Amino acid sequence: MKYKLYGPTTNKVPWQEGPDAFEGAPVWRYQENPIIGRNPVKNVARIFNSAVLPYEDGFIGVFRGEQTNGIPTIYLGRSEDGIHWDIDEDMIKFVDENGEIFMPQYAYDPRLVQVEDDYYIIWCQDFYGASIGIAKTRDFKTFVRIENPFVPFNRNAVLFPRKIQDKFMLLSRPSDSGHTPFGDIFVSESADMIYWGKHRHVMGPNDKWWQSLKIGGGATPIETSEGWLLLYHGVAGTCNGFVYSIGGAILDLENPSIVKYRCENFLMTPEEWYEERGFVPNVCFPCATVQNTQTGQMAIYYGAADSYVGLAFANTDELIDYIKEHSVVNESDTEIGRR
Ligand code: BMA
Repeated sequence: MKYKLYGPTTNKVPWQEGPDAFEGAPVWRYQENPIIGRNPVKNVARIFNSAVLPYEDGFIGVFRGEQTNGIPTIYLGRSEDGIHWDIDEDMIKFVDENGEIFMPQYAYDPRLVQVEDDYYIIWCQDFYGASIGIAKTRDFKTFVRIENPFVPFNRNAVLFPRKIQDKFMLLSRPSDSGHTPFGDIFVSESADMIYWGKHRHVMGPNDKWWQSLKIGGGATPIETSEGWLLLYHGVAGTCNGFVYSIGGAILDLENPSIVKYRCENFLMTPEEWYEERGFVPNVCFPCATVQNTQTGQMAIYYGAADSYVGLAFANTDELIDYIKEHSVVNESDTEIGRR
């Protein structure tokens, strides 16, 4: 492999060969998409925007489920192959450090990240408006919530899979309480996962139409020899609503507020029926990847049209080359007063 990969790996990465040549980015969809369809679990109408990790002999995941009462919450699921999922009928029950019930009123867009011995779930919830929730578990039986890390409003929290310079690092997207017509990605650090500070700007919307309105973190960044490979979502406004595409960037390994490369082209944009047609049309919303760090095979899990879970594939060497070849880093990727 041209570029080295570090971090979680699996030799069971879901995979289907792609085309020999690409019209755009070297990313292709699973032909049997969507992998999770409507009414997947009792009392759950739709599952989308969900995150998974290799675990034991297979995979484990946290799933955004829209209950039949319309309230989103988080469900745990397991899979042997990363494609067929067995999702719990009961939502995850969160407790505080004393073991007392500590439930969000609603919870959506969960990410799942292992840092050292703990697995963290990070999501968006109601804390007097949209804000970030975090919980940790070691056994996927007890989920202990950490107190609200940020004041409202904020969304799209993505934790780095290891400490950087001995600090936990978290990407987030400060927002408003509604559908937020703006948004940049920031990074914050913490010594203890409780107090967060040293907030820095990472990158903002730019002059490329598909990411001209707002952007937000997507999948857990992947450590590579070129930097942190970040898949994120970029949003454009149309006369008929937002369009969510998948973008790619590479951040500095030791200081991820520095954008080394940022692809000017989207990696994926809604074009299949399950991305264009659904509860919210025209949404590709990446929340996780799993990869084989020895072969570079990568599977991308993304929410489609707020209705389904889709799977796409890439080869990390090809993807990193594509991001580098089409990189345009400009003022929207700098921090005021620093560069
Ligand atoms: C965002 C989030 C996502 C959703 C997207 C498109 O603000 O709420 O959960 O996928 O909008 O509706």
